[in-house]
Amino acid sequence: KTAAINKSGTSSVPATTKDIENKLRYLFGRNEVSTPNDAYQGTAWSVRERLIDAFNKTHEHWKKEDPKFIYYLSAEFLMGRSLTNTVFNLGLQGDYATALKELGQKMEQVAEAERDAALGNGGLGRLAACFLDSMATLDLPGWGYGIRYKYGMFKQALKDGYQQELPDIWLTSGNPWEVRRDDVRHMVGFGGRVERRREAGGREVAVWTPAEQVIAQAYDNPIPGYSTPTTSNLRLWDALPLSEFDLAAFNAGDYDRAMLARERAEAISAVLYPNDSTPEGKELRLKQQYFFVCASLQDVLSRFKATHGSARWDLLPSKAVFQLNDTHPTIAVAELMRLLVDVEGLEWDEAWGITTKCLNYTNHTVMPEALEKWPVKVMAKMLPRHMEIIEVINEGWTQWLSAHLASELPAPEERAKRIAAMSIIHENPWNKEEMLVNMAYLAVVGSSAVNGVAAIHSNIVKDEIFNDFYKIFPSKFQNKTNGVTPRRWLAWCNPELADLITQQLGSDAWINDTEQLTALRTHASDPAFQQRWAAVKSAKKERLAGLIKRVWGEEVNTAALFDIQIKRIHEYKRQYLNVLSIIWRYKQLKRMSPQQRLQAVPRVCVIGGKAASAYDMAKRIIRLVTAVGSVINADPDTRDYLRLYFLPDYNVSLAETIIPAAELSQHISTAGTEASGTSNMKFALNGCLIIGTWDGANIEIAEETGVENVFVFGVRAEDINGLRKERKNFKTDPRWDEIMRDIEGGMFGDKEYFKPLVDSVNNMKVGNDWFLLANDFAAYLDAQQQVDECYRDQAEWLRRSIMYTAGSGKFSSDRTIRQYAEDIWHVGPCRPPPAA
Ligand code: 26Q
Repeated sequence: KTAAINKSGTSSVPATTKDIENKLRYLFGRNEVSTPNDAYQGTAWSVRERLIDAFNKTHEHWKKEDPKFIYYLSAEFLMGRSLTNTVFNLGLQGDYATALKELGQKMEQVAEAERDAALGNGGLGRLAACFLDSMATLDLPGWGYGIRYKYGMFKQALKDGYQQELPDIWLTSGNPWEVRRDDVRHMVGFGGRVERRREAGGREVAVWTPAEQVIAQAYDNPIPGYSTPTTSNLRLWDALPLSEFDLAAFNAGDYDRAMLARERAEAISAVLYPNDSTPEGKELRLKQQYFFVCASLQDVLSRFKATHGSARWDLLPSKAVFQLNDTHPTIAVAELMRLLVDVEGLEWDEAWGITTKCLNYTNHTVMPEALEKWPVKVMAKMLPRHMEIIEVINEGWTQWLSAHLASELPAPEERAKRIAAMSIIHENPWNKEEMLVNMAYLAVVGSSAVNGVAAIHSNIVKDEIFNDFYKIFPSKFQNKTNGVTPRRWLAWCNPELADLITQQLGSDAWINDTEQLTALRTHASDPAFQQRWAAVKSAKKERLAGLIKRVWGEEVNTAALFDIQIKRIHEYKRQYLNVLSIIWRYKQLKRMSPQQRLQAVPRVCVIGGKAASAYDMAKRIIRLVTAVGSVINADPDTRDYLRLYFLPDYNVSLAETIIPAAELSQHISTAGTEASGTSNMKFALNGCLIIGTWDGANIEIAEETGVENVFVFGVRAEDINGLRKERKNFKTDPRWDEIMRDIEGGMFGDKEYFKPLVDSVNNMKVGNDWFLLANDFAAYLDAQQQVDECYRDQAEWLRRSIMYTAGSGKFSSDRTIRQYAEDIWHVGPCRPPPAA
């Protein structure tokens, strides 16, 4: 029925059933499959073997063919669960579904026993996961490289409506999706000194003697492509101490000290920083970055040497290309130079040529405070040799600049000013005593290509953040609009809709050719098709209603409009604006007579997302959501027409349940602040309408779907600066003023706690409404009015819903990856032969 290939040959159902039972018996000592968790463990360890067979075949083939490889360096990979994805991508669903049925289990329930691999914060980490899926599906030789965090993104709980952070203990019952490679280990050093030594030939070499060394231990996580035998790899590094403990201290009876080095080493890969926008300048974070970059580069170079020897480094750029996922792995610029110059003995200029040919950089953020900068002091202490290398790079760079700018800026002061503005090492503008390494500038100077992640964002990259660089190297800058994998985000998470689409199109070829979805446009107004489309949405809404019931103990009306905003909580994403509009809706409903209310469009609003642990304002926003929710949901006058629920612990798996059930999704960032957004694409793919600002990928989604089908509102990016300057003179809407008084007056309790929130948008002395909520408020309420009117006309709503899915062809990560492969990586497919 599907185009998927069973990569390890076919097996009969009885053999699969037996295998599941045996895995449980011999790996867990359990004689019976009695709970979904038993079934999960048995199934996962059984599937693992098929996966490893596919992995081994792919890698034998790649070793033989020696194609050019892509290495995707990322501090985050937000993989989520693996069981369903693996079974479906390998084409084993028939076997395992039947085998599980025989054991009295349902695949869907069994899958839910798996814990998410939450090794990422949000968009950037999930993008990396989608990219791996697409690279494997497109048969592109490529690996991901990252960190095997022992604790991923924290678990979020609500305590009296406030966010509580709990550790994410995801590895306790073992991880069937990884293979530890005891033979793949590299040493990573920190601190210490650099000395000069003269070699026999008279060449001066730098010798770095680190003060501390740890071992990077490789774990491989096979990545199955869909409908191909290709199974690639995500290699994650775990930090281990050089020795189990300090024997001298141990023998002296100082047991605490004997364990110290071990703890210091293990701390490096212990925990993901839960910060997705304001980088924490913590030393441990820099240590993490260098740790995985150093191990990954050594790993790649050692394999290169094994095949090509150590005399042909000029071939490296034709065999390896690295993509830096934001600035987090940017120390790779200095590390590759160090490995080539200090370890392999290349001349500086040759090494620089190779380095800049091999590296490329993707930017994911426009907000200046989010750009990583490390104090020279910190860098020099932790990575003394790298600091020297960066200084030499910067000297070469600024000298080159000076010559290059000579004709354009003949006046020495002007030229010096421009050079200072483009220098990789510069003064901290807030503290003139401190010098900083600007990681984004290092990445731009050290890379062949620099890209943004949506059209508008790439323009901001060119015209604002890196404009000086763009003017000098216009061809270095590119756009690669993000995408999402249609396997996880439609075919596997919404099989009912997938089946309907497959029936309508006559084939499931759309799963790896999403442009075929366009053909749905011709059926968008067909009442019979609309009815079947609506039936799927209803079933998914029922499922989400069940989840709300389990979490909040309340029944919701599944005929109501399901209105969803799920994403990290941030002021720029404006969940606060959403709450303000919900409050306004509530107040209007209160004012209506029971008769009038009968005409209202009922809504169930859902908000979900995590606030960085130290992000005070974001935590207050969460509390506002829960506080407003408890007032609204308990009000007998309005509860049939409006609900608001905060769903705790938003993660990949929860997204897989929520997105198929959504009818309206909110992407309402201040124009010019959301680089792209990727959940907007997932919602659109699942036939969910969008209310949003003219920002990020919303713009391209509107272009593909038809702007008339999207509820677009608010000011435009080019007007933001002017409006910010004028915000103090902005006359706020009377409805806005009223709501502000309500919150301040304690309508939702917790007056004191909400005061900073009110002040942040209202009190020009305290806050200044940086994200311009007040400016967009009235337009937003109007857009919400249009949503209601459209929803009353179900035929029109369903037509639009179908148009969203039909317009989603562009937003497959397969398209994105093809563009990276062609325009940046220059890598082609290399498919292993099919399984016998
Ligand atoms: C940096 C230094 C220290 C600690 C943490 C960090 C850090 C970690 C994660 C900084 C940023 C992030 C994550 C950023 C992110 O997810 N950005 C999102 O990337 C998506 C994929 O391109 C876009 O769609 C979103 O618009 C963008 O916000």
